[in-house]
Amino acid sequence: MSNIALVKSLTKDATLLTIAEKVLNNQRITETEGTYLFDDAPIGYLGFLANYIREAKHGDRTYFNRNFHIEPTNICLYTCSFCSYSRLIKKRSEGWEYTMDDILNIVKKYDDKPVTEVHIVGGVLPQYDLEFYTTLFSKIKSHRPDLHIKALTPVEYHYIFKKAKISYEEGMKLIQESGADSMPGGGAEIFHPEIRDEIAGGKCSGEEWLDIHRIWHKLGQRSNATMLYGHIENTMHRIDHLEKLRALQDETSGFQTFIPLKFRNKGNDMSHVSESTTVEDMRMYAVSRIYLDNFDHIKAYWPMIGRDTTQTLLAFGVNDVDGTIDDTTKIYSMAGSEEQTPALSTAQLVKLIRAVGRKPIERDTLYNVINDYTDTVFEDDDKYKGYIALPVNN
Ligand code: V47
Ligand code: SF4
Repeated sequence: MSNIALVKSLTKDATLLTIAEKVLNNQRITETEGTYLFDDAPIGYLGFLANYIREAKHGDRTYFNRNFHIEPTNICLYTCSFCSYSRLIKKRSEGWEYTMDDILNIVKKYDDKPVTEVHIVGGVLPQYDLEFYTTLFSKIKSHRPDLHIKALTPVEYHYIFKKAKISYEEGMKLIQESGADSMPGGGAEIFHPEIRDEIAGGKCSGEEWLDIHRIWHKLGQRSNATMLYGHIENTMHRIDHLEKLRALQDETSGFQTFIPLKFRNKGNDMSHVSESTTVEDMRMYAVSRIYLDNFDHIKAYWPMIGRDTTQTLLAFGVNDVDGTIDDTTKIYSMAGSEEQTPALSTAQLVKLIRAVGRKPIERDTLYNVINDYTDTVFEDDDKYKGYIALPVNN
């Protein structure tokens, strides 16, 4: 049966059929169609379309990398209501504030480990200024030139450039020269001011977030994008967010990956807001895959969304699961993610991917292939035959 015949057999809904024809013909869907997918599409149909795109782009290949995270501080002068960090500003004794030497010592702990990336992001405090970060990045680079530095978001950059009284263009150039290689996707939250003004505690606006990425891309650099979903936003806000990312990507082609971030409700000022269900998560990822036709990769950040849901999402558009992090980032464990246990080893992550019939590929930050683990034999492989789930305590 042809793909078109197959989708016709799956629904009689005229709008869904139009969307399916567009997807199968590699055409872009509209904002109205995106809204329809969020609000009205059956989940199996969404999965079919998202998986079609995923497999057309990547087959069964599923990427991960070997990285580690450093959060210079868990105290923040902004007051995002979804975040557990800002509440510590008045109780500093409960937080940490690393010095430059502390951070360099963490980097040195990985000297003999085969990691390819350090991801640096945390709270915003005055002592972490432009001078601090440019010195830090150049010290990390001179210590370990091959380690990719993925660091800071427009939230920090907006703050430190304003403090240094320089433009975004001047600032991003200095950051590039100091050795930062790429920018992670954080701080995006929801761009629409109706929601951002409510939850994002006075930090940079959606337009400023997009501007800083635009400037970074125009310097020839790459970055990621995120959306914090599943709290007080509605479909219009989600589509607005996706549309702004798609438009910027048309202009620069600088984004590598889109990462929907599921709102977690523990230990923050939004604990009264319920978390999304797994089906809502599947919907979010699938619509993102369908809507963002100009993004190569959709990533599920497993420490936040959990291992089981990550495995499910590999059939809903996701082709990347982030890293073998060995110190699950604190921002999520503080916000209630169940992933409070230490890292997944490379073997565990490989098995997690193979257990749902996908091919695990280790990549570097820029998606160059480092190792294909499809046929790698591990001692206890027999336990993982027949797509059974990965035991949590493996
Ligand atoms: O911007 C904060 C989010 C982000 C909560 O680019 C929360 O590869 C859920 O962006 N519930 C930072 N989310 C993390 C981030 C990221 C993570 C992994 C990989 C990459 C990448 C980027 O975490 C923040 C905010 O959106 N966040 N609090 C919470 N309660
Ligand atoms: Fe600060 Fe970022 Fe938390 Fe907002 S989300 S309070 S900017 S660490």
